[in-house]
Amino acid sequence: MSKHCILLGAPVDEGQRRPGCLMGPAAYRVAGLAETLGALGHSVEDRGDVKPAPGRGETCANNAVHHLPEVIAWTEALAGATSAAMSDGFPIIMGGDHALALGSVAGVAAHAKATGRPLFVIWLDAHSDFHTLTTTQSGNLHGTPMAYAAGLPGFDPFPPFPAPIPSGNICMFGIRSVDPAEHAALEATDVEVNDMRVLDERGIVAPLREFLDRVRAVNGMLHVSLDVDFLDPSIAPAVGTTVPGGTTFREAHLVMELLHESGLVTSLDLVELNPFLDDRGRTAKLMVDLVGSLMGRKVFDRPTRSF
Ligand code: 4U7
Ligand code: MN
Ligand code: MN
Ligand code: MN
Repeated sequence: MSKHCILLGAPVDEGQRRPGCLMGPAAYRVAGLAETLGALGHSVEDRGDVKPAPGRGETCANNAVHHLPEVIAWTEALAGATSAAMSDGFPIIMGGDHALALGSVAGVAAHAKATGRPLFVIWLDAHSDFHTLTTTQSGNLHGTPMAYAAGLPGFDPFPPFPAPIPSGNICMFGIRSVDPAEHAALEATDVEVNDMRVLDERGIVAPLREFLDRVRAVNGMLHVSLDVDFLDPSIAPAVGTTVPGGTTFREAHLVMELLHESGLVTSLDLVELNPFLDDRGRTAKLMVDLVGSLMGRKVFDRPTRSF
């Protein structure tokens, strides 16, 4: 089924300390994201880059936290732009570091709340991004969006999350770096953490199908957040936080193909691409290729499994 894809540039660079993610939206445009979607029969509307308001000087008790006012301003601007885009089509948020998901997921959640449908999130990442302003030791706010979306306390200077996502509606894949405080926080929730050990043992298909079956059973909406470091750094070098042992080219495409086949996905974040660290555009091109698989590219049509 063809979609109306709305591209939103989110050149967020303040959620970490390695400048360059702000070039992400430009790299996706150069790598042909719009053309790839168009070739698959989708209509594409590029709304340009979102512009945050100036920061308002908010502070918090944890001195490690940096760029808090700027990240709050991004959160507000991106929540508005994403919920508006949800009403008009299928938003694709081109990052920017993962702090952008504080805003994009808030916007998606506000929209889901208005429609009355439950919201699910699939987090494709080496990291669980489950820190709060209190627990983060790096102070890098790209490590916090999932805790914000799950409604954890510890985000006081931020706008209240519109409709906290029940932790059982959150499913993570590719995980291989979790800090002790995140580990403790996750254990107190129903977040499903499919770490690399699970993927090695069971493969990616079975746990993914189980999750998609749960989304389908309640007519849920599904937000996909794809962090470049979900992929093994040997195939996706353009990222500040490389962690060895990531997913392979085929595992990543297979996830995207199954997500497409499910027909459940309603929005997408592309995060953490740092084009300054890329090798002749190969990571940007791989990410665009993965979006192609998510949006329907396949070699042959096969009878799909009856879900
Ligand atoms: B990303 C980290 F300490 N947990 O808090 C932290 F390992 O969006 C990493 O997933 C966060 O890339 C990574 O700084 C955030 C660290
Ligand atoms: Mn992340
Ligand atoms: Mn990550
Ligand atoms: Mn990262």
